[in-house]
Amino acid sequence: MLKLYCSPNSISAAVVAVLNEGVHWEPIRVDFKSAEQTKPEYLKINPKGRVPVLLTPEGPLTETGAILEYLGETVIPDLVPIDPLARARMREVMIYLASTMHVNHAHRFRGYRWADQESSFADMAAKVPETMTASADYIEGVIAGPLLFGEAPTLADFYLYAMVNWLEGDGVDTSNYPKILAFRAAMKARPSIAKTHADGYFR
Ligand SMILES: N[C@@H](CCC(=O)N[C@@H](CS)C(=O)NCC(=O)O)C(=O)O
Repeated sequence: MLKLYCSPNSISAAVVAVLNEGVHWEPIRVDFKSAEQTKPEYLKINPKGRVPVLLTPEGPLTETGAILEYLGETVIPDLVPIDPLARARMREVMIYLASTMHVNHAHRFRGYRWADQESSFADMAAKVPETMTASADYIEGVIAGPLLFGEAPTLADFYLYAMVNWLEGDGVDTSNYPKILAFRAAMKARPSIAKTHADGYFR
Protein backbone atom coordinates (compact mmCIF):
# COMPACT_ATOMS: atom_id res chain seq x y z
CA MET A 1 0.00 0.00 0.00
CA LEU A 2 1.21 3.54 -0.78
CA LYS A 3 2.26 5.52 2.31
CA LEU A 4 2.65 9.29 2.46
CA TYR A 5 4.72 11.29 4.91
CA CYS A 6 2.63 14.40 5.41
CA SER A 7 1.80 17.25 7.75
CA PRO A 8 -1.32 19.43 8.14
CA ASN A 9 -1.42 22.81 6.33
CA SER A 10 1.65 21.97 4.30
CA ILE A 11 1.90 21.37 0.57
CA SER A 12 1.65 17.64 1.32
CA ALA A 13 -2.12 18.25 1.71
CA ALA A 14 -2.30 18.53 -2.11
CA VAL A 15 -1.05 14.94 -2.37
CA VAL A 16 -3.40 13.81 0.41
CA ALA A 17 -6.33 15.26 -1.57
CA VAL A 18 -5.27 13.49 -4.78
CA LEU A 19 -4.88 10.19 -2.91
CA ASN A 20 -8.35 10.76 -1.47
CA GLU A 21 -9.67 10.76 -5.05
CA GLY A 22 -9.68 6.98 -4.78
CA VAL A 23 -6.41 5.36 -3.76
CA HIS A 24 -5.86 2.92 -0.92
CA TRP A 25 -3.14 4.67 1.09
CA GLU A 26 -1.88 5.31 4.59
CA PRO A 27 -0.66 8.58 6.14
CA ILE A 28 2.50 8.84 8.22
CA ARG A 29 2.15 12.16 10.03
CA VAL A 30 5.31 14.21 10.42
CA ASP A 31 5.19 16.42 13.51
CA PHE A 32 6.49 19.89 12.60
CA LYS A 33 5.99 21.11 16.20
CA SER A 34 8.77 18.80 17.39
CA ALA A 35 10.72 19.45 14.14
CA GLU A 36 10.54 15.76 13.30
CA GLN A 37 11.41 16.59 9.69
CA THR A 38 14.90 17.69 10.81
CA LYS A 39 15.71 14.56 12.83
CA PRO A 40 18.24 11.96 11.58
CA GLU A 41 15.55 9.27 11.37
CA TYR A 42 13.46 11.36 8.95
CA LEU A 43 16.49 12.64 7.02
CA LYS A 44 17.24 9.03 6.13
CA ILE A 45 13.93 9.01 4.25
CA ASN A 46 14.21 12.54 2.81
CA PRO A 47 17.60 14.24 3.19
CA LYS A 48 15.88 17.52 2.20
CA GLY A 49 13.95 17.49 5.50
CA ARG A 50 10.62 18.29 3.87
CA VAL A 51 7.19 16.82 3.24
CA PRO A 52 5.66 15.28 1.22
CA VAL A 53 7.39 11.95 0.69
CA LEU A 54 5.55 9.13 -1.02
CA LEU A 55 6.74 5.61 -0.20
CA THR A 56 6.43 3.78 -3.48
CA PRO A 57 7.03 0.03 -3.80
CA GLU A 58 10.50 0.97 -5.13
CA GLY A 59 11.36 3.50 -2.41
CA PRO A 60 10.74 7.12 -1.36
CA LEU A 61 9.73 9.78 -3.89
CA THR A 62 9.94 13.50 -3.04
CA GLU A 63 8.73 16.77 -4.64
CA THR A 64 5.01 17.44 -4.81
CA GLY A 65 4.95 17.81 -8.60
CA ALA A 66 6.84 14.55 -9.17
CA ILE A 67 4.63 12.67 -6.70
CA LEU A 68 1.45 14.01 -8.31
CA GLU A 69 2.67 13.04 -11.78
CA TYR A 70 3.59 9.56 -10.54
CA LEU A 71 0.09 9.13 -9.09
CA GLY A 72 -1.39 10.45 -12.34
CA GLU A 73 0.57 7.87 -14.34
CA THR A 74 -0.03 4.93 -12.03
CA VAL A 75 -3.32 5.17 -10.16
CA ILE A 76 -5.35 8.30 -11.07
CA PRO A 77 -5.01 8.78 -14.84
CA ASP A 78 -8.21 10.85 -15.06
CA LEU A 79 -6.39 13.85 -13.59
CA VAL A 80 -3.88 14.02 -16.46
CA PRO A 81 -4.96 15.53 -19.80
CA ILE A 82 -4.28 13.36 -22.84
CA ASP A 83 -3.53 16.20 -25.26
CA PRO A 84 0.22 17.03 -25.10
CA LEU A 85 -0.32 20.79 -24.99
CA ALA A 86 -3.01 20.50 -22.30
CA ARG A 87 -0.62 18.31 -20.29
CA ALA A 88 2.15 20.86 -20.75
CA ARG A 89 -0.25 23.63 -19.60
CA MET A 90 -0.95 21.61 -16.45
CA ARG A 91 2.81 21.32 -15.83
CA GLU A 92 3.27 25.01 -16.60
CA VAL A 93 1.09 25.83 -13.58
CA MET A 94 2.63 23.13 -11.37
CA ILE A 95 6.17 24.31 -12.08
CA TYR A 96 5.13 27.90 -11.33
CA LEU A 97 3.61 26.80 -8.02
CA ALA A 98 6.77 24.92 -7.00
CA SER A 99 9.35 27.40 -8.18
CA THR A 100 7.67 30.73 -7.46
CA MET A 101 4.46 30.77 -5.42
CA HIS A 102 5.59 28.24 -2.80
CA VAL A 103 8.92 30.07 -2.48
CA ASN A 104 7.08 33.40 -2.04
CA HIS A 105 5.00 31.84 0.76
CA ALA A 106 8.03 30.28 2.48
CA HIS A 107 9.56 33.73 3.02
CA ARG A 108 6.93 34.30 5.73
CA PHE A 109 8.22 31.70 8.20
CA ARG A 110 11.35 30.22 6.67
CA GLY A 111 13.57 33.27 6.07
CA TYR A 112 16.44 31.41 7.79
CA ARG A 113 16.80 29.41 4.59
CA TRP A 114 18.11 32.49 2.79
CA ALA A 115 19.67 34.70 5.47
CA ASP A 116 21.17 34.61 8.95
CA GLN A 117 20.18 37.91 10.53
CA GLU A 118 16.90 38.42 12.38
CA SER A 119 16.33 41.77 10.62
CA SER A 120 16.48 40.00 7.25
CA PHE A 121 13.72 37.59 8.31
CA ALA A 122 11.37 40.47 9.15
CA ASP A 123 12.12 42.13 5.83
CA MET A 124 11.41 38.93 3.91
CA ALA A 125 8.18 38.28 5.81
CA ALA A 126 7.04 41.87 5.18
CA LYS A 127 7.38 41.33 1.43
CA VAL A 128 5.12 38.24 1.37
CA PRO A 129 1.77 40.07 0.94
CA GLU A 130 3.23 41.76 -2.15
CA THR A 131 4.76 38.65 -3.73
CA MET A 132 1.74 36.47 -2.94
CA THR A 133 -0.56 39.17 -4.37
CA ALA A 134 1.54 39.04 -7.55
CA SER A 135 1.06 35.25 -7.58
CA ALA A 136 -2.69 35.64 -7.04
CA ASP A 137 -2.80 38.13 -9.95
CA TYR A 138 -1.11 35.60 -12.19
CA ILE A 139 -3.30 32.68 -11.07
CA GLU A 140 -6.49 34.76 -11.45
CA GLY A 141 -5.51 35.29 -15.08
CA VAL A 142 -4.86 31.60 -15.69
CA ILE A 143 -8.08 30.13 -14.22
CA ALA A 144 -10.54 29.41 -17.05
CA GLY A 145 -13.33 28.74 -14.54
CA PRO A 146 -14.65 27.20 -12.55
CA LEU A 147 -11.45 25.08 -12.38
CA LEU A 148 -8.06 25.88 -13.84
CA PHE A 149 -8.83 24.52 -17.30
CA GLY A 150 -12.63 24.44 -17.22
CA GLU A 151 -14.83 21.74 -15.74
CA ALA A 152 -12.41 18.81 -15.57
CA PRO A 153 -9.88 18.80 -12.71
CA THR A 154 -6.20 18.03 -13.30
CA LEU A 155 -3.34 17.37 -10.90
CA ALA A 156 -2.58 21.11 -11.01
CA ASP A 157 -6.00 21.96 -9.52
CA PHE A 158 -5.17 20.02 -6.36
CA TYR A 159 -1.72 21.56 -6.14
CA LEU A 160 -3.22 25.03 -6.61
CA TYR A 161 -6.00 24.42 -4.08
CA ALA A 162 -3.45 23.80 -1.32
CA MET A 163 -1.66 27.01 -2.18
CA VAL A 164 -4.62 29.38 -2.59
CA ASN A 165 -5.69 28.35 0.91
CA TRP A 166 -2.61 30.18 2.17
CA LEU A 167 -3.53 33.53 0.59
CA GLU A 168 -5.42 35.18 3.47
CA GLY A 169 -2.76 34.11 5.98
CA ASP A 170 -0.15 35.61 3.68
CA GLY A 171 -1.91 38.98 3.69
CA VAL A 172 -3.66 38.81 0.32
CA ASP A 173 -7.10 40.40 -0.03
CA THR A 174 -8.89 37.53 -1.78
CA SER A 175 -12.04 39.61 -2.39
CA ASN A 176 -10.11 41.00 -5.39
CA TYR A 177 -9.99 37.53 -6.95
CA PRO A 178 -13.44 36.23 -7.95
CA LYS A 179 -12.05 33.40 -10.06
CA ILE A 180 -9.84 32.13 -7.23
CA LEU A 181 -12.81 32.26 -4.84
CA ALA A 182 -15.05 30.39 -7.30
CA PHE A 183 -12.23 27.88 -7.90
CA ARG A 184 -11.90 27.26 -4.17
CA ALA A 185 -15.65 26.76 -3.78
CA ALA A 186 -15.79 24.34 -6.72
CA MET A 187 -12.87 22.30 -5.44
CA LYS A 188 -14.22 22.26 -1.88
CA ALA A 189 -17.39 20.63 -3.19
CA ARG A 190 -15.36 17.57 -4.22
CA PRO A 191 -15.59 14.72 -1.69
CA SER A 192 -11.79 14.23 -1.77
CA ILE A 193 -11.17 17.84 -0.76
CA ALA A 194 -13.94 17.77 1.86
CA LYS A 195 -12.34 14.65 3.38
CA THR A 196 -8.92 16.29 3.36
CA HIS A 197 -10.41 19.23 5.31
CA ALA A 198 -12.27 16.90 7.69
CA ASP A 199 -9.03 15.00 8.40
CA GLY A 200 -7.34 18.30 9.29
CA TYR A 201 -4.85 18.55 6.40
CA PHE A 202 -6.45 21.70 4.97
CA ARG A 203 -7.55 24.50 7.29
N1 LIG B 1 9.76 21.58 -3.40
C1 LIG B 1 9.17 20.80 -2.33
C2 LIG B 1 8.94 21.72 -1.14
C3 LIG B 1 8.39 20.97 0.04
C4 LIG B 1 8.33 21.87 1.26
O1 LIG B 1 8.98 22.93 1.32
N2 LIG B 1 7.54 21.45 2.24
C5 LIG B 1 7.45 22.20 3.47
C6 LIG B 1 6.00 22.26 3.95
S1 LIG B 1 4.97 23.24 2.91
C7 LIG B 1 8.28 21.53 4.55
O2 LIG B 1 8.35 20.32 4.60
N3 LIG B 1 8.87 22.34 5.42
C8 LIG B 1 9.58 21.85 6.54
C9 LIG B 1 10.76 22.70 6.88
O3 LIG B 1 11.06 23.65 6.14
O4 LIG B 1 11.39 22.42 7.92
C10 LIG B 1 7.86 20.18 -2.80
O5 LIG B 1 7.18 20.81 -3.61
O6 LIG B 1 7.53 19.07 -2.37
